[in-house]
Amino acid sequence: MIEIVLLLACFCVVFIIVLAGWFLNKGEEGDECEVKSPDENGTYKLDDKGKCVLKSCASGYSKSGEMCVVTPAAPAAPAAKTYVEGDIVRITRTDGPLMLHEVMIYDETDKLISHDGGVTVTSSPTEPGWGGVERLTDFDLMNSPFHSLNSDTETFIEFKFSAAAISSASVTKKIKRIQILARTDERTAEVGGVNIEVLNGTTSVAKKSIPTWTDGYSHLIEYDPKSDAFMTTNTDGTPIKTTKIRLYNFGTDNLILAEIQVFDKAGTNIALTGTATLSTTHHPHWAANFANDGDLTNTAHSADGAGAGQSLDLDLGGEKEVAKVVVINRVDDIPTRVQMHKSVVQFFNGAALVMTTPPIPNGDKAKYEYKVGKFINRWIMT
Ligand SMILES: [Ca+2]
Ligand SMILES: [Ca+2]
Repeated sequence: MIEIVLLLACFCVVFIIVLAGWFLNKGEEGDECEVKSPDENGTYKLDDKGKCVLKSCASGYSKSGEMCVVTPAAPAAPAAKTYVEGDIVRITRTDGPLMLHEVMIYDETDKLISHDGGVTVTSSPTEPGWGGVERLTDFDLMNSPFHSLNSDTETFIEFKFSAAAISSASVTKKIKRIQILARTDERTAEVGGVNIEVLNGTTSVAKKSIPTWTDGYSHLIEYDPKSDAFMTTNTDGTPIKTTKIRLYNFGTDNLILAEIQVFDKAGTNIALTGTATLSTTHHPHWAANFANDGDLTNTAHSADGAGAGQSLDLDLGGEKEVAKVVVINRVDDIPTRVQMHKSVVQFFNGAALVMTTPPIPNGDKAKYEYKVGKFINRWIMT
């Protein structure tokens, strides 16, 4: 009898041990677990009833029942609009004449649409002997500007887009950028307060006044009608194929500089291997080759009293892709430091003039930097 009791007790002990082991190994809700045929992209966990279920899927997959399926790509967000739609660009001034060298209007693909004949340009009466609206789209950025009647105070210029210049039916354009080149002499500051407006029919879609201007700014004003802002940066663009760079001074006297640097898109200064020539020479101590010798403390100097139109040519020794030009002013502080004003850089490929920068603004600056941009770019000065 005792043997039977002992045997039952043993069974009981074994049973309790097995039961305890089962409870200890059972796992808790949230523990990872395994199923017979798991989805290879799934993670399995115990639920609140102790059942092993698909809990989540790998990145790029979503739960669908007990499977992981590829998450469908979200539809691409529509590209943000970079333009306003309009058929008229109007430039007005209420306290004096409009005096501008050039007006350049670009569409949403950065195409210059003000200079291709698809626009009719009109204005209030012009000052006798100064020429009219043709000066706004002639690519001449340096010589005589457009000038409305000096005595007039309600002046305007209007660009109206049409299928052809002779057609009266207007065409709506996607206008992304409007550039205005201010007059480059003592009346430059009068561009401050000039209004730029884009209209679609009779509805005004963008309008802003040019801020108070000083001669020390880049002469190029850029208005972005979509963001309703004036741009103060310059823009990277495709390098321009060039065989010769000409620094040309439309000012009244000498051309004097410490250095001209010409960079390719890799950032190499290719001016250092070019050949510099001045239109006139002043003295062997200020020779042309000092403009591209890498020394920023010496000076190239055209002849004193040689007059306006002095130039420095830099032959690049073959066709090069130019991305940026930097002109370094002479390092002393005599008054001729400001004579860089109204110099432009012209890019030649063989005999062809392929691009001209706007004039360098007034002011005694150490360095003038011009990137070859998608459009006519600004001078950045330091
Ligand atoms: Ca012009
Ligand atoms: Ca030098």
